Amino acid sequence: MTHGGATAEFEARLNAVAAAIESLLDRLLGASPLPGETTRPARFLEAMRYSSLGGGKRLRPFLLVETARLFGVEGEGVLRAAAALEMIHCYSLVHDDLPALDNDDLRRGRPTTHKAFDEATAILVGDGLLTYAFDVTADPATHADPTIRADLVLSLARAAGLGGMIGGQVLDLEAEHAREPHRPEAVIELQAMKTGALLHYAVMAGAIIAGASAEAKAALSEYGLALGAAFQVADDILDVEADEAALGKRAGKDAERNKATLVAALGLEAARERRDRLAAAAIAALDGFPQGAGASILKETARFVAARKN
Ligand code: GRG
Repeated sequence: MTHGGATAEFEARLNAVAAAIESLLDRLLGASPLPGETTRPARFLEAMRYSSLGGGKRLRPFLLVETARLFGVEGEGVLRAAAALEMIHCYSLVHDDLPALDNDDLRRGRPTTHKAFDEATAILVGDGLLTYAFDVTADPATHADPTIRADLVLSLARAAGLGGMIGGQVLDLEAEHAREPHRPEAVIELQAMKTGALLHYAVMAGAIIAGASAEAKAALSEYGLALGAAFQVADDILDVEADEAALGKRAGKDAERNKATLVAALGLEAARERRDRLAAAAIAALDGFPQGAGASILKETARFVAARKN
């Protein structure tokens, strides 16, 4: 896949990480049961594979892998943590598309899971991916040090749960039914939870695995927060500007559904300015890191997130 405007090195890294994640997810979602499992139901496994293989930018795994690489840490354990994070992301997409939530027919250019299979299967696929993500993260194959694994599990649970992604989704649903105009501060908080928390975790998980110093973690946290916020404003703008073919999902639905977006709360031009300011803030947060390849890839990721077309 190519992404307009990105450097060849960035493209190559993004594609390499996506391929590595695809191959690892393929192995993790194989037919053989793990120790402690009884059997893996074949049709359901097919639905889990449909929902997580063969699509997506794999941006969250990329951020995790590239953050760990900033400290010279690479390998199977990093990829496992990254694949687990992608499972959480895929589960959120499957559930978000359900008739009870966004009721969407198209995701990553293909029928959504409940359309390709059925609604009960899609609910259970989300549950299966969510649970498996913690299995993969907690497995000693992810990191030899149990303290690091526990830190990853706790951070992932906090990012994905009540005060993170799920809480943000709840606020998002509540806002859809609000009669008053969406307040920018409320939308910013909701987005930091719904979308920002997992992107922030991606960066922090890379730092946790690499045993980064408190100072480095603080800078990366700032980067992750700004990048997460930039990602969601860019998403709000794309819903207005992009077409369905480029997005691989339905466009123009936010206004139709009274979604709490920053385009609705601030207007399109101010949303664009905010997106670009946030990308610049993410880049500036990395100024303390040596100007090697690692930091420049993360900086380019912030530019990519702001300029993305899907
Ligand atoms: C658990 C129901 C439930 C929801 C949680 C994250 C989320 C809330 C819902 C996902 C749906 C959605 C469209 C959120 C807005 C931004 C977003 C996360 C877009 C998709 O992420 P990309 O662009 O997608 O990284 P790909 O397909 O590239 O992985």
